[in-house]
Amino acid sequence: MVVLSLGSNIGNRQENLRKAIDGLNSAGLEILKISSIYETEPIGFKEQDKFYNIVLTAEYSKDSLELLSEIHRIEKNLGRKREFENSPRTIDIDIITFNDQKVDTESLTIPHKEYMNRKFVLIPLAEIEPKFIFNSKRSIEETLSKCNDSSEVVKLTELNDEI
Ligand code: PH2
Ligand code: MG
Ligand code: MG
Repeated sequence: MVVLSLGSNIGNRQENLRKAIDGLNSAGLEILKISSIYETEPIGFKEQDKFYNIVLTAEYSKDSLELLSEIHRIEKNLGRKREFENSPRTIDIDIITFNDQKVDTESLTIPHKEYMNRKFVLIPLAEIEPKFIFNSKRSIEETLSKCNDSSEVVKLTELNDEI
């Protein structure tokens, strides 16, 4: 199973998430579950608008580098510009885990380096996979309880059925 985190904080954030999901579908990702949309305080570079974040789970039959190049293509199509680290973005799609594999190359690190420090990843993931275990070791519950992130993560219940 593959876990992806998606975030947007420029333009129509909900529409950007929806288009990214369409792109992932077209790229051959078999999506299993999609979380609610959460409105989240920016982490890292703070002087920017709030994000809409979701997490989704999927099956993917090709390898992680293939998925990364599909992701870059989708991000580019949606107008993503890479200005500086943690800069605002129309869409960011991050691979959190990929079939419990470990990858450490210049272009890709799996599991994602920061997931354990980010409530905007852990809370939506706990919503759709409450029994999830990272690296066959640590449960999502335990990871969340050890997470020091105190930023706001608010579920937008009114948007739940629309994504
Ligand atoms: N993504 C980042 C940095 N900070 N903060 C929030 N709330 N949501 C994000 O998706 C996000 C972030 C780097 O990719
Ligand atoms: Mg990111
Ligand atoms: Mg990214």
